[in-house]
Formats: sequence, structure tokens, C-alpha cells
Amino acid sequence: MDPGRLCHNNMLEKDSRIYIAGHRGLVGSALLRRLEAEGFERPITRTHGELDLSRQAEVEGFFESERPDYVFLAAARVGGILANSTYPADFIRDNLRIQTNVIDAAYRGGVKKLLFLGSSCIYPRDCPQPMKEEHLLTGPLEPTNEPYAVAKIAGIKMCEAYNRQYGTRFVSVMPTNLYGPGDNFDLEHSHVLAALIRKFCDAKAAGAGSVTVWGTGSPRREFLHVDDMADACVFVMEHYEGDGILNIGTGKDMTIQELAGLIRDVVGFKGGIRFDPARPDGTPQKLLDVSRLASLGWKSRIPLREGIEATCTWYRDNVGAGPGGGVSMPREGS
Ligand code: GFB
Repeated sequence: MDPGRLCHNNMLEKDSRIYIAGHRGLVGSALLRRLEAEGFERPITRTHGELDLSRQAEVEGFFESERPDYVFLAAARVGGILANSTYPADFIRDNLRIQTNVIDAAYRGGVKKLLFLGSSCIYPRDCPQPMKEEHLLTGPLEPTNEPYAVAKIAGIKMCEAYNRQYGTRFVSVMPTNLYGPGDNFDLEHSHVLAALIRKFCDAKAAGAGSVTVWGTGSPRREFLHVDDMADACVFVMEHYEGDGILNIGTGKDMTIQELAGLIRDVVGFKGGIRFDPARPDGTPQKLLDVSRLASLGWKSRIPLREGIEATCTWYRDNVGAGPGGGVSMPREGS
């Protein structure tokens, strides 16, 4: 396996044909914002209604007619700990289908480079911390999201196999837990940071006495703002080549209890915090070793508190305030 290296021969041109699969999801929408802000003329996007990525013939037809040069594969079925354990079949089926169709069509369509988005849950449940890229496939996975993780591992291995057999340039990145504008704030399906923003904002508005946080509060998680993630994706697309996967994170984690305290503080909620240990904790710790990407020249920039403040504002303006407050955002997309 080619472990990967820095390259400078892959700069995206303003008129490059860049396809963002999943442009309505958390990561895809951040990528689109980023590329449009930089004056890229032709980001190619399709809504789910226009192109169903789980249907092979549709995906092949799309690649034949649109001929993208670069692909950000940010389309996926995603969700938090409860969604993963409630819909395991949907998570493994939809992700295998989407990524298989897009990766294969990208090869057949002569795509110059594809970036596949994995997840930090590909690493073993009891992985040494911080988790290094070489820890992949060294131990059993966390049961609450094993089907999703297995699909993502299949995507990584598919990229590697296509590179080896067909000489493609497909690269896989492993983001830590992401958050930011455009996140899913549905209490059953979301990830923890979005859920807690909603719970604390709504509790403050309702004058509630306390907020309930799932689990014991002791698991440790790392959080990366999605605009940093989009920046890292563009950096990797332009500057990295090889089969070796790359972790993307901040390199810093905190307990769920600490996160709840921080969000309570940002929101200005004066009530208490209760924990519900009947809800699952999931993996005890998920902290990425980000030294590999740092050695290539990329580091996260958005401080957590600042990112949470901006996401609270986005939530109040877009989800929590209106009559449809708390609407479920699309689950497919990032
Ligand atoms: O973000 P989260 O749903 O997913 O939960 P994972 C992280 C931690 O926050 C768990 C706790 O220990 C939850 O019990 N938590 C506390 C809450 N309150 C809440 C709440 O109101 N909502 C949620 N959702 N959690 C996911 C995987 O794991 O991470 C996916 O299931 C993916 O496959 C994603 O990898 C990045 O971090 O445990």
C-alpha cells in the first residue's frame, strides 16, 4: 500500500468540474459554501429528487453526462448514537450502495480525484488514544454503530483497491464528530452537540428547570466545526495523494458533561443538568491523532466555544425560532 505523500500538482481550477455528492448535508453544504465563496464556477450538485445515489444506473448516467473531474463523496446516511442503533440495516445498506455506485462510476467516468469521507467510528471501540490511522482493523468495533462503521471501512478499502488495480487517485479522510450550520437538530437522530444546543436553547426559551443529557456524561468526544472540515477536504484534495487514510480533527477532546456545561454557558441557561444513564454512552473515548495531517501542513482553526456560539445563532435563526421549530433536517447528506 502506498502510504501517501504531499503533492502540489492537483490544484483545483476555478473552472474545474467539481461534483459535491451530498451538497445538502452538513459537510456537503459547507463544501459548497466554501467553493462558491472562492469563486469556483462550476460546483456540480444534484438533490436527492434529481439523482438517487443508491441507484446504480442513475449514477452511471449522471457521471457519463456530467463528466466531473473531481468528486467530494460527502453523501451518506448519518446520525447519532440512537439513529445508528435503531436503523442498523438502513445505515449499512444505504451507505454501501451510495459509496459503491459513486466510487465505481467515478472510476468508469475517468474522474481525476475522489475524496471519500469516512468516520472516526471506523476505529476499534477500545482503541489506544489518540487513535492513529494505523489502528484501523486492529480490534472489535463499537456495537452501537458497527453496521455504519463496516460500510465506511468498505468504502476505504474500495478506494484502496481501485487505486491498486485501476490506478485511480481516490483518497479517504476520517473526520471526528462534526457540528455547525446545517446540522441535524432532530432530538432522536442528531449527534450530541446539535442535540444539546437544541435542548438548552429550547429549555431557556421555555423557562424549564433542567436539561436531560443522555448517558453518564463521562464519554469523551472531540468536536470539529464543519467549516474547518470543508477547509481540510479542499486541502487534502489539492495536496495529498496515496492510499493511507487521514484523520481530520482538532486533537482535543472533552467529556460529555464538560460539553453540556459549555453549551449551557454559551446559551445562558440558568437551570440544572441531569444525566440519564439508561441511555447508551457508546464508545468511552474517541480522540483522533491528527499529527499526520498536521505534518502535511493543515490544522483546525475554529475554537470550540466560537463554533458553538455561531451554531446556536444558526439554530435560533433557522430551526428553533419559526412555527416549524425543531424540524428534522435531512438525514442523508454528510
Ligand atoms: O454524538 P453521538 O450521538 O454519537 O453521542 P457517538 C455522543 C455521546 O453523547 C454519547 C451522549 O455518549 C451520547 O450518549 N449524549 C448525551 C447524547 N446527550 C445526548 C443527546 O441528547 N443526543 C445524542 N445524540 N447524544 C456517533 C456514531 O457516535 O458518532 C456515528 O453513532 C458517527 O456512527 C458519529 O461515527 C460521528 O459519538 O457516540
